[in-house]
Amino acid sequence: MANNQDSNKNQGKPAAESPVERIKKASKGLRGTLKESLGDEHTGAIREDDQSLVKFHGMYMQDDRDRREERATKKLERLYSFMIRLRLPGGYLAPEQWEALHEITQEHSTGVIKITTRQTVQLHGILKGHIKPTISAFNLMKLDSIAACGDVNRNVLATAHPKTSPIHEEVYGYADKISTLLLPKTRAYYEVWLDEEKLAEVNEEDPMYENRYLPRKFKVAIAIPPYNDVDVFTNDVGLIAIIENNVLTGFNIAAGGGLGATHGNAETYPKLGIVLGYVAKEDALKVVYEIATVQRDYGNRSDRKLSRLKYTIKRMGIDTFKAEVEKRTGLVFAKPKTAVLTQRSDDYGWLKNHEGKWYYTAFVENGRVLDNETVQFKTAFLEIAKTKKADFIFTANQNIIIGNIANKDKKAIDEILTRCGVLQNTDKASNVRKQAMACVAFNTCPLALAEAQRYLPSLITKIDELMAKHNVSDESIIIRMTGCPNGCARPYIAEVGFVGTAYGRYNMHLGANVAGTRLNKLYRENLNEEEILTEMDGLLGQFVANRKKKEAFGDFVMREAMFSDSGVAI
Ligand code: SRM
Ligand code: SF4
Repeated sequence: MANNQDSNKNQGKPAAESPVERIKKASKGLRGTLKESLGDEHTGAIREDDQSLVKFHGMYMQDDRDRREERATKKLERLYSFMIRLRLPGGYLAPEQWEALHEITQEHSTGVIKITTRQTVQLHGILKGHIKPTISAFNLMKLDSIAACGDVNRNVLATAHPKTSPIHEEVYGYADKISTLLLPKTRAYYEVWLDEEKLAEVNEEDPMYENRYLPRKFKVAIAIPPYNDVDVFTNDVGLIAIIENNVLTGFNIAAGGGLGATHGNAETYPKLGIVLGYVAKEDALKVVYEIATVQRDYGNRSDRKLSRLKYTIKRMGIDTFKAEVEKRTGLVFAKPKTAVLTQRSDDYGWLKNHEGKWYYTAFVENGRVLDNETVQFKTAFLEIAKTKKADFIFTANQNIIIGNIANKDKKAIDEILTRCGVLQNTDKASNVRKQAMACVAFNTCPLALAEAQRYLPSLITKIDELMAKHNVSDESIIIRMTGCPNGCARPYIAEVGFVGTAYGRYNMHLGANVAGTRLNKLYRENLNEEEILTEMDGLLGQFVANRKKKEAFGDFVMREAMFSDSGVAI
């Protein structure tokens, strides 16, 4: 389908490839020495090269950062464990799969099911010896973690608002097809984790990934207008479904979105995807595939900070990039069709779809499914799963939809949700809290500079008090927080984004719009909590005094352009 070209061909003097490139190529189809690493009982860790490879199998080696000091004092090795992320295109789980997920979580991980910003779940704290039983239990339920991380295509998102129209089912199918199309061909996952025998006759030739895979992670999402819950423009490839006369005809295709940045490195920045044009639905898979091959062949393989598709497009120029995709697909992009995106939040509570089936969207703060004194998510979802009368869909806002419920079963499901406090938890949360997201950060994320999911809930309580003080409690302001500039909770596309700079300190970004088609801008740097609250108090005061009728907070701050002093536009 595509030709092989020097990945650094546009860079003048070729730079040395990054160490990860060597590891990938020498890995014998992502096998490396993973089996040997697993068998080494002297350490809870795996070998260094394997730490890169294990990501392609959907896992990260981590350690408990809260316990580093204590372990060092006792001269013990760090408390290593693994995080496993499932591959779940469109975020769907059948009730039997939920039951299995629950049991696996109890037996092998910290006990918390963490819904991610990409419509799937992660389990943390899995000790090395527990990885194989975990993968094997998932496999029994037809679940896997292949390519959930690593330099490959990641979990494919699709608008979660379930089956609100017949189109939804069809679009869901595309998420699944794209995920399958871009899966690596190697059987390594089955051999290493599931003891499948290596068969010489199995052809592992991989025309997509070859032996070098992609230069970096690659993300695809599909939005069904008017919903943009998936933040479609923050993906390497974003597909916006075009529905004409109730028929899905094709997709507008955006390319080169991505949010990761590095403090102090001006060459890195968040960027929204650029719309290349419209393609008929029959051609969509080919286009996604060839965008990936262009990235494979032209992406930067020496500097991983500059290797995402957004930088490749910048180096090539959008016209050259588009022409290359057209050449490889043999297609010409048509003019983009009209598609209006208006909403990113989830539709909480009970909703009925066109087939008369019921859906309940539950608010799960920062995606942490657990039982505590006020709400027993795990108990509720397990009980519901056991009835086999509902299925589960994760949203890109880290929430869960209990769906596909027949009219006659709604009462029973409602009773469980009420008894376990899930309904009350959703109803009582403020609008701001229900829209907020934070990434994992401490204690497991090795890159965290500041807290996020462990801190944002208490900050929101204080922001809620300010909202009440200014009589705007009914307003919805999208607030997101991450513990570092990598952008895992997509803070650069929030109306108010907090990005960790050091422990207890955050850069404050303002001004994305509700639809998710405009990035925010850096407003203040290195704020502590007191400074954040002072800024919010002042901003809310001005918002109330000067906003235009029904103007959203993000639009207001942009119109007023509050970026004069220390503020720098990204
Ligand atoms: Fe992320 C790295 C967690 C969505 C950009 N992300 C990480 C790691 C794996 C840290 C690491 O490399 O060791 C974090 C693991 C924390 C932990 O302990 O669990 C991590 N990212 C997450 C999750 C779990 C956040 C959450 O709380 O939900 C999300 C998992 C998504 C999934 O299921 O696949 C998550 N990460 C995102 C997103 C949002 C999205 O994709 O919609 C982004 C911004 C979009 C983008 O990719 O540009 C994102 N994560 C990053 C980056 C920066 C990439 C870059 O281009 O610079 C890193 C660091 C890296 O890759 O080097 C990163
Ligand atoms: Fe970790 Fe940073 Fe991602 Fe948060 S944004 S999960 S701190 S990499």
